[in-house]
This record gives sequence, structure tokens and C-alpha cells, in this order.
Amino acid sequence: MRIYYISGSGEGQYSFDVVLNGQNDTGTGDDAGDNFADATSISTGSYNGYLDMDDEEDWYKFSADVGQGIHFYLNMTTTTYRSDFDIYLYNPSEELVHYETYYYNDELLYPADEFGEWRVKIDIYPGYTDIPEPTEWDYYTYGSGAYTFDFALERSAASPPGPIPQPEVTPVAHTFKVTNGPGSNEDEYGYLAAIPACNYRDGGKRYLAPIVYTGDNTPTNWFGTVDDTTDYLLDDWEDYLASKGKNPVEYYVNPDPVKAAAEIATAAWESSDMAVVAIDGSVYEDTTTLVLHKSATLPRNKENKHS
Ligand SMILES: [Ca+2]
Ligand SMILES: [Ca+2]
Ligand SMILES: [Ca+2]
Ligand SMILES: [Ca+2]
Repeated sequence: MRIYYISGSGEGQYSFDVVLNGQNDTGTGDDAGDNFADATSISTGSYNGYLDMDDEEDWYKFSADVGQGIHFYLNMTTTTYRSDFDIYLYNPSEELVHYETYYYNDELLYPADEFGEWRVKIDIYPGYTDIPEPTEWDYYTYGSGAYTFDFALERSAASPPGPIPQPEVTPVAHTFKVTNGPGSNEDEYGYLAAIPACNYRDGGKRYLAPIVYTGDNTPTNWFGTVDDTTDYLLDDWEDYLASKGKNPVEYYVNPDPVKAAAEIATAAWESSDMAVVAIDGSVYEDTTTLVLHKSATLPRNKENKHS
């Protein structure tokens, strides 16, 4: 809708009313169904639909053969820019098999492995900013409105990549705390020094503990400060350990990174067969501090070569 200034001079007022006379999803003159059983039938083609906070889901159903590539393209950037609608695919047995939930446009491809009536659900993501105060929603902050989508049945489609397997981890009941130093790099070196004690392998197992900064009152984008969000993480970490009957030991990383590295190395490690030295080009100046004094004989390998 666009309101035009035609002629004349000066200022004027205008008023207008907007009435939405129901919906017209996929040209049906009505809203598309709100659940699996009530899904609206479609065949391949391009369609329009509409969602808002009073209509959070539109379901569509279609028939597919084994081996066909189910292909949806949900187009938001040309209709309801900056809102976030997503697309979910259900097989004929009502199982969720795949979804695409990025910002803006979503493209979904899936090889049908059953004959029958498949369904897609187009769903509105509300957004979680506290506007208006605090949860009395008059609207969804990520926006409502029209969407368009294309639906095709391809001759085939590749299976979507499966989840990447994660290694089994064994939690270490420690929490490493680094005091934030906004004007220096020393805290960052202390953080780096703590990494080998917080993420390591031993006896074929992976061990993990969190390292966090403390004393950072920088406001975050959404709510509270960095310290607040760190505390949320630590609350979860402590709950998790409590479920295993453990309490985390707090370890305060020495504010002098050379001492921090030495303390952690001498307290936590028996030996290492590898040392990593990196030059980062910053202005940090080391001062010589004797942290360890031991005598050892280093084996030497000598080789004489004749050509
Ligand atoms: Ca609708
Ligand atoms: Ca609906
Ligand atoms: Ca999306
Ligand atoms: Ca810093």
C-alpha cells in the first residue's frame, strides 16, 4: 500500500482502516490447516500464504513416490523481509524427518523413502526481544505476514547430511576463572595457558572443563552483562555436575600469565613431549621470572653421513 501526495501545498491529515478479510493460503480462500491431520492439499507449483501470531502454522500435504526428491523453496526476502518463517517436513507416518530453519529464505531437499502423503509445516519464529513488556505479546517481534513458496518433485535428491558425531567427553569438576582485563592482553595469555588443563586427552578419553572470564560488566546485545550470561552458563554447569554428585573446584588463573602457565603446568602435568611456541606480535613484554629449576640430561642423537 502506498499513500500519495497529489497536489496543493501545506500539511494535511489522513486516516485509513485496514481490515484483513480472512486468509487466502494457496488460493483456497481460507487459512491452511493448523496440524498434520488438517493439512491443505497441494500439487507442485508456486504458492502464497500468510502467518501471524494468531496463526502460527500452515500445514500442506502432497503425494510423493519412493526416490522422488521433495523440494521446497520458502521465499521470505521478497515478501516479509527480516521475519523468520521455517519449514519442517513430515513423512506419511507423522515423523519429523528434516527441517530448514535459517533466517530469510529456506530451501529444503529430501529424498522420499516412503510412498504416501507427506506434509510440510510452515512455522513462524516469534523472536525473543522483550517488546512489549515483558511477555504480553501484541505481536511477534520477528514480524508476521505473507510468504511465498515453490514446491517441486525432483527425479531424485541427495540425503541431507547427518549429525556430525561428537566425541564422548568426561567432565572435569573444575571451573577455571580468568579476571577480565579490558585494557591488556595478559588475561588472554592466562586464558590460553589454562586451555591445556581444560581440554585434553588422556588414556583415549577427552576431558573438558570450562574457562570463563569474570569481572566483565559490558552490557550484552539482549539482556544484562557478560558476567550475567557467564553465570547462566556456570549455573547449568553446576547443575550438570550436581546430577553426577560433584561440585566444581574453582581455580583462579594467576593474573600474571607467565606464573599462570607455570602453576598450571607444574601442578597439573607430569611431563609433555611437545611444546608449542607462538609469537603473536603484540606489545606484551615478558619479564624474566624463575618458575622452575631442575637439572636434566638431554639425550643427543649424532649421525655421521658419508657421501
Ligand atoms: Ca495461514
Ligand atoms: Ca494456518
Ligand atoms: Ca527461516
Ligand atoms: Ca583483555
